[in-house]
Amino acid sequence: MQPVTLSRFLIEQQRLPGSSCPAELRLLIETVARTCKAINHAISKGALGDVLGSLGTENVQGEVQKKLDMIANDLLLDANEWGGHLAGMASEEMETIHPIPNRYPKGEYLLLFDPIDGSSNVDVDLSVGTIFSVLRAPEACAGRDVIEADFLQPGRDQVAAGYAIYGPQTLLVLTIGTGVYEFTLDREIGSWRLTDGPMRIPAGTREFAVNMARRRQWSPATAQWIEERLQGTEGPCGHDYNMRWTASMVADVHRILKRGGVFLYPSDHRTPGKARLRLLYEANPMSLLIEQAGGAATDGHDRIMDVLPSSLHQRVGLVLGEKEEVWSLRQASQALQSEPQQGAKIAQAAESER
Ligand code: AFP
Repeated sequence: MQPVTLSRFLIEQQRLPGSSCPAELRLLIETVARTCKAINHAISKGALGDVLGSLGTENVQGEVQKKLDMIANDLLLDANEWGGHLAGMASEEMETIHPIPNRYPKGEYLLLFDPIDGSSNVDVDLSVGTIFSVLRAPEACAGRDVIEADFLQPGRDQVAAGYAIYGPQTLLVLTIGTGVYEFTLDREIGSWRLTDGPMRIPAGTREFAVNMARRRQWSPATAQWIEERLQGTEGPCGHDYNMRWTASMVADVHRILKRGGVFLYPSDHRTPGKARLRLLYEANPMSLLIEQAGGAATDGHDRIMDVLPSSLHQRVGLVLGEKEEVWSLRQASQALQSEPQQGAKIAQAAESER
């Protein structure tokens, strides 16, 4: 059978009756995918290409910028600026949005990205990725430059989302709202080939991904939920669990799509609004992929994709993966909320354990 390339896959999607992939969106996704090949090339050079290490600058979130963060950011900006598919872009690495300059035609989409997710892993040769989300520019911005408010749309309005993962294999995982598909980069011929999909998260995998070093930030309900899993066969779950943490959400999410399990990066329950992951270009695209693969994604309580963003770099708590696990943590949190005394007891016990 003839291999299905990314272009062929998208053209066939475009031809479907009532297609969710018009030509403009297809061309935009192809441009992003092409840029991910260039990013992959830069990453793979490592020390030989002088791409490792930090730049000595910080992004708007106060995080040290790696050389590759900015290389990937600039590659994505340059490749997507002139094609006529976009009205603007936003990135983890840029304080404000990037409207398409007036010298280029403007399109109807907005592109948001984290150019290198997990960039602390680059220097130690572990998997990193690029995450992207595509929104439609609001009709109101026709005839004027886009503004930040145009990007503040809930995740359920995304028309496409995906990530590239630069690991032992280079993969592109994509949804345009009709399931999740994986493409593997054939490095010899430089082409993305369909290798999996529609992907479904396998059920019953007893594996969780969480940064245990952040335990003091967890709510009593989250701490108890994890504790029950750590107790394995001797606790209320009655099964042993495994733990995995890569410090690249792309790698953790990819493992969940292929093998199942759950990923948690809860917000800091001691400080309202304090969290690690960014809503618009990390949590939203990953949540769309996970839901499209039959899973669920919440901020611990509410569906991520229903959160109405209030700022470009807004952060959220995130729990995503197998539906049963995500709902069970949600139920545990709700149960504790309705029993404040029980919550206080657990908090006290956790405190005295420290
Ligand atoms: P960057 O996008 O700044 O590289 O951060 C990666 C990340 O947001 C996400 O991919 C990881 O799950 C998380 O950070 C790792 O955080 P820890 O430092 O707590 O391990």
